[in-house]
Amino acid sequence: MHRARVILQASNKIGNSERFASWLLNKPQAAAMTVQANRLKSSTAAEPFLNGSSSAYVETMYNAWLTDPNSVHASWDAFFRNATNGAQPGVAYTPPPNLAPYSKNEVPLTSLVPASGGMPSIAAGSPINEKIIDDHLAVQAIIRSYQARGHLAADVDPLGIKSANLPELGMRAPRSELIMRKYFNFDEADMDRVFKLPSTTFIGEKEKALPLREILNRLEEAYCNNIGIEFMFINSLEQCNWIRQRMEPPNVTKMSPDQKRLILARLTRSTGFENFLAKKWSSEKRFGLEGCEILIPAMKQVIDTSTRLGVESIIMGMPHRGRLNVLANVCRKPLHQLFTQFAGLEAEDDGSGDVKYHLGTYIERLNRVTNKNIRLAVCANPSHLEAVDPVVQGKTRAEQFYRGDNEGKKVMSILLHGDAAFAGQGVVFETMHLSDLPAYTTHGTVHIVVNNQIGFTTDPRHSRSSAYCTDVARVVNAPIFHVNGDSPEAVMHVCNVAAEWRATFHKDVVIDIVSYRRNGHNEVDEPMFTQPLMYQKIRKTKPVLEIYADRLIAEGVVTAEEVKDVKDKYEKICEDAYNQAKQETHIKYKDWLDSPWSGFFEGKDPLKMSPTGVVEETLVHIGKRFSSPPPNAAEFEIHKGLLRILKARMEMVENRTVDWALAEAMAFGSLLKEGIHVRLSGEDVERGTFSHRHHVLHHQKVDKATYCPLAHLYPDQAPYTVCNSSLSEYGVLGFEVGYSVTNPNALVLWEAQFGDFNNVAQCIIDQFISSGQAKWVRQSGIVLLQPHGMEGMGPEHSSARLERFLQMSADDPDYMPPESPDYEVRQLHDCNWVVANCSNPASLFHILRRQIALPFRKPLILMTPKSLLRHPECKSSFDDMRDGTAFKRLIPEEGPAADNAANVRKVAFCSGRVYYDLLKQRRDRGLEKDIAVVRLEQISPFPYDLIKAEIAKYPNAQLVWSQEEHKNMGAWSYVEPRFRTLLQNQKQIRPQSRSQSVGWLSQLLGRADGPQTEQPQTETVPRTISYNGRATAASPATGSKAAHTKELRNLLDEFCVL
Ligand SMILES: Cc1ncc(C[n+]2csc(CCOP(=O)(O)OP(=O)(O)O)c2C)c(N)n1
Ligand SMILES: [Mg+2]
Repeated sequence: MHRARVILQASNKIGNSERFASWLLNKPQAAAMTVQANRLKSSTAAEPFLNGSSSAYVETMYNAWLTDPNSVHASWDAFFRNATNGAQPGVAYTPPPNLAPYSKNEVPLTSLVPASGGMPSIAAGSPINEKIIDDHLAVQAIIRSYQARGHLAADVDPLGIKSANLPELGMRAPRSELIMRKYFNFDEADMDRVFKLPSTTFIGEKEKALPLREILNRLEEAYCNNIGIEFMFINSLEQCNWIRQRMEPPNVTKMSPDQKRLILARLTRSTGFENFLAKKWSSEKRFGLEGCEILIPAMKQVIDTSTRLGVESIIMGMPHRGRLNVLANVCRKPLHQLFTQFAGLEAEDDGSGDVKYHLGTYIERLNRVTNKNIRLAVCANPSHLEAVDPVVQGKTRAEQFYRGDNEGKKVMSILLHGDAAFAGQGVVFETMHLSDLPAYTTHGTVHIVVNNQIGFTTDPRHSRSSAYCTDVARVVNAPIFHVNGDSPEAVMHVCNVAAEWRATFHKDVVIDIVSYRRNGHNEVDEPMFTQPLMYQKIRKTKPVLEIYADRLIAEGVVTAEEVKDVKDKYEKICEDAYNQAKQETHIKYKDWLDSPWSGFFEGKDPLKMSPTGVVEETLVHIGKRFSSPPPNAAEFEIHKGLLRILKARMEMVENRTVDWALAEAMAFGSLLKEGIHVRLSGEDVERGTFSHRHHVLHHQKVDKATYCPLAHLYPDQAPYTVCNSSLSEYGVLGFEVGYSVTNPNALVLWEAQFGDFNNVAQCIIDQFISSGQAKWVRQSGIVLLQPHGMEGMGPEHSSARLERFLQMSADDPDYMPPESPDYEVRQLHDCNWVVANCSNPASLFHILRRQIALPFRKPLILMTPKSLLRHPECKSSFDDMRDGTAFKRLIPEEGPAADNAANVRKVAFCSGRVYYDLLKQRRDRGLEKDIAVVRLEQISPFPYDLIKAEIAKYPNAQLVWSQEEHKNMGAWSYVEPRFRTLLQNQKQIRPQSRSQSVGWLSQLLGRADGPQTEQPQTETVPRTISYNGRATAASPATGSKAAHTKELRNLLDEFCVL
């Protein structure tokens, strides 16, 4: 709570006095009211007019009345009579009748200030006393102060430390008088004066006015006890009032004995689980929950309340801390499965696995409290803290979408955070900003922070600059509840309110459980090295289970025997599971799968792929729809430039050709026809960064009127989603990964604006996409569309870092899989992802469709073109897409060189855009018969079988790999060792030392028919492949157009050297 305290101190230093009540400022401090306002003790003391300044007068009157009732005014006589007969506060005195009618909730000021008692009187219709108004305004300001700043004084820290800056250790925080009331000092004499309550508070419940003492008591209880609420920044009055209603009335946190027993039972399990693991595996890292055991009852409370309110499926994401406990006690994952993770057993199934505190799970079970079925999933996550946040949101959104749960009433997400990570990781912010976007919202997430006031060994004052670790949530107007983790009932109340908030407003909400960490960062760490005084304090703090059990025993809710009994029973459950786990001989990764695809794999031949070609009629139908203006074109006015684009598209359809955009649309459209949902997300994807796509047409005269042709291809087609995202790569790509693991029958694509922006999403690429299946047996068919190509646009927009993706491809460069008829699908089955750089629209069409045609799912990393989008040669014919055609992993040379293969001098292998430069160069130099150009449309898995055949076709040619990227980039470092493996046994008979046998002029001209100086001697040598491309570089591309052109010239010249 360090930062919050700093703010608090600062707010006290600033002279932020509220001037309208400035007369109060001059009161001597000693006369200021005390913070610990006592409850009113008697009915007379509760009378509105019996305040301090009038009490001496009243006492005199009372003594006189006791001696002789007739010696006082009749009204005093009536009052004392009523009071001594036991009348309730406020009833003993009856004010004179009011002439003017009052509206419903109004309390007349006159009723608050009786004509007697030493206070100025206000008779109906008389001028209102200024002091009374000022005092009321001051009270209102105080109420508002509590609502806005009460959290700064709330007692939410079980350790009571101001910070880890330890001279102040053990001191209580400055209390609320400093924050809320300092500048509105009322005297003790004012404490029993009654004030009308404003409509912005609910502390009075049904009462419209309360004595100041009671007002303060109730505000203290609501805002400065064990819950600190931040909500006054919320822009909606309705929402602010909703929170006040649930937090302000007296006794709102009160629980029934049954509820208390349930909390205790859950706390017993939570604590017992950690104790059991500590006992059995004392030196194993498990990132236990000790110090925040209340997390388990808290999560269960959120789940109970949400289930009661209609939620049926909850998707959770969480870091290491307490994860095993969550799996065991929230999800009820079988304990023996958890315990086998400690046994060091080998896995029965494929994959390389992950450490136990990263694994996910999926459970369907009956919620015993609500008696409803519930599905709980905890997403597997990497060590990278908070990376799982957007993934969980994507998965949640997908589940909502496929269930038709458009308002998030049935599916919700819960995200858990550590205090340091929540404040430190930018992806939290990115994820928060998705929370209200139409195509990304999950209709509210409950965030729970396990705030143990430390991150590894770092104190909050060194790890964040914000007051709270939760401040990031303020940007989306989420209410934030800071709650003392050692106050179980307060925690449960907050959980109920958070779940109700989510169900009511469908917006994010944060529960910040302020707690501590009893052990080091993990169980083998020594925390005293770095936080000695904090840990002295922790050592003296009783576990919350003990605190709560003692309290319930004292209250008579449970007996000590019952407490022990529940504890023993749970220990026995753990012991039985432990013995059962000992019988296991293997672990199964699939027991830890977070997204089962029931029915998807069953009955499928794992090596059989469906065709990707499509009947021409379908191509024509989609092509025409995609090229047509909206059906009501007369009213729906689209941009004139677009009309031209549509016309050009239509012409292509008529000519049976496609460009990139048309091929993409035909791939999407044909999948939609087959019932496959397609979702394309990313920055500016609707139009396309390069203005080539235009999937959403905008009415030029009507705001927000749009038309999406691909959503209207067939009446019974699957839905098509195309959505411009927020300007986030990490968050949005994570989101789409989560989306893609939910339903195998969907094509989910994320497009990078420019390929290099994937840098910012590297964590998702490394931790989820490339390794997700290996770690968590979870498949994803996500497609990354990444504009890539050296087009003189400078260092930053040229490279999607193809080399990095290829380096992460897990196929062994030294192993060439044996040839078989199902070579392609077998390789795909065994790889971790597919990396491709297609050179023509037909390839794009097939490779996108292949994602779904496969009997399993693999991520596809696709380098996509920029200038090729409009390149006249970059077109394909319907003939390459219709039924019977398929994706070509390699496109062989089809020109004159192929017809005359034996005489071909050079075979250049290449991939992607550079093909067109090579083609032009070859044509310009008249080398079409001498150089064959072969395209690798799929780089990884490496199409050994096809390359081998291609090489064999040209026995006398030298082999080169041509690329436009720099030598330490692009595909070279991936293809080179694989070519080497392939070529090991491929011998070539060639002239000895070509440079000696071919004349210098021929070399220069690149012709073999130059003058020969001698008859060539031949030798048999293994074939090799050499490099043709840019030199190595630190930067992906030069910023100078001239340098770019020169580099290109050089590589093309070199390409022509024979
Ligand atoms: C992105 C990232 N950076 C650093 C780490 C290393 N690390 C693991 S746990 C941890 C401390 C996290 O503190 P907090 O979020 O408060 O969670 P706690 O461990 O206290 O529960 C750190 C720095 C990591 N796992 N991920
Ligand atoms: Mg922490």
